[in-house]
Amino acid sequence: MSGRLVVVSNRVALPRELRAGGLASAMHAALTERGGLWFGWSGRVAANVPEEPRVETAGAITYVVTDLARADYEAFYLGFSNRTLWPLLHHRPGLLEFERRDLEGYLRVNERFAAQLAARLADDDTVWVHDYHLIPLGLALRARGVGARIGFFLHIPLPPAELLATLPGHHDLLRSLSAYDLVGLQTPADLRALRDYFEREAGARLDGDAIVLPSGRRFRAAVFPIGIDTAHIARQAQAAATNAATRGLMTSLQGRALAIGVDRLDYSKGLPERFEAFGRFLAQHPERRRQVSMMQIAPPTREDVPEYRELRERLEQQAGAINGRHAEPDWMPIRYINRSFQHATLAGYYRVAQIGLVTPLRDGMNLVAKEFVAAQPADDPGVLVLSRFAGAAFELKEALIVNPFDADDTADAIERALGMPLEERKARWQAMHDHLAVHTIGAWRDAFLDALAR
Ligand code: ADQ
Repeated sequence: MSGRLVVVSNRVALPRELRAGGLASAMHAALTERGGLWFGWSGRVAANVPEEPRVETAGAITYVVTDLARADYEAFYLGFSNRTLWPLLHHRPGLLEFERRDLEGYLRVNERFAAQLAARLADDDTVWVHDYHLIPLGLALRARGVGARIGFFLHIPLPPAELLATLPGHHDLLRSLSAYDLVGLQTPADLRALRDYFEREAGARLDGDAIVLPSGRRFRAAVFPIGIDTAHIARQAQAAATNAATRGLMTSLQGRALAIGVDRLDYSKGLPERFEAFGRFLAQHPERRRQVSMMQIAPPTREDVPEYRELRERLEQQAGAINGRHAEPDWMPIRYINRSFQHATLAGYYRVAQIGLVTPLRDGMNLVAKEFVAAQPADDPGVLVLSRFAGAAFELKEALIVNPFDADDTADAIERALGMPLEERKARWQAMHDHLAVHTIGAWRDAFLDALAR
């Protein structure tokens, strides 16, 4: 591959604020190898947004970041991205809120990003655009004469055509995807939804992995399930097994089992349903009381969106009610923590947990499910309880697969996990681990970029 790699994402991880997220480090690795540019929002809202973006260079990577004006932040980010697209794409039209001025703001910001980026692109660059904030960016770049290869990856789900059609302006928005050379999706279900949408709503036909519009315009769409840095997380977890944070947690458990959940505080993650299921499990299995605790780590996000504040209140109330009903002086059923932890610390926590609770109502992939598996000790692995509606369920078939809308189903899986014999735990874990050892984040990135180069 010649030419630079240009990564475009809503948030840019600048070197000094590298949070060592899997995606950020995978992008850094690719950008460092080929040399390249990372473009996107700085994460800052400014009263006066300068015409020109800020440029920073570190090694072979140039970071180009731009602030957002308050009105753009509200319409583009809080509004259309997170109150319209996020719920709809997570199959929740009931939560969708639409305002024309939000859509206008969304398009305006994409146009502005395109104008700032187009001036910096060469035709032999490879441009990789990430996620739902930037769907129309490819078309806006083409309109400015950009001839480079441009790929798009959607990190979140794509719902069926009937649901997509509830979105005002869906024709223009979805059709703008055809400006990309390649559109990547997390799962076969998402790809099916995309193809079906284009056939029904845009009169397109399918030709191999290409979608061909009546105008003759064609673009490719394919599945690239995102992975993790499996070996790195396994090493981190092993190293963390004896550190102070992990030891402190273990001491506090006094030999009891731990069920762990780690999620951004988001309504797509099924947290109220998970709490409900754990409460039900305790009610149904009085003999298990004192034998197991649940720890839910859920750092708040998007607190400027009302639905997220309401969710937070609901969870506080639920955790309080369940603890109030079941707790003993020396045992607290639910530990509920609203903050982030270093990845290395989390890896240690995953490792000491006997059960990983990953029960989103809908999730593009869910990397926590994969991290939990990677962090387990081979000789005594824990059990993953996984929602069938997480993209990860397409790959991690040896997990205990549950329907998160059925609290009894999840409660039964918790009971089954606690009683699962070592041999069965090992067999299930080994199969999942072998998959994750091959399908890493690096393999994902290479597969997408190779396909884009073809
Ligand atoms: P998210 O919705 O953010 O990502 P997820 O895939 O689980 O969901 O990734 C979260 C990442 O943040 C994980 O690496 C996790 O370890 C980390 N994290 C979560 N809580 C944390 C905490 N308290 N402290 C520190 N780190 C924490 C979106 C889509 C997913 C898709 C990813 C990647 O919604 O479906 O898997 O992008 O494509």
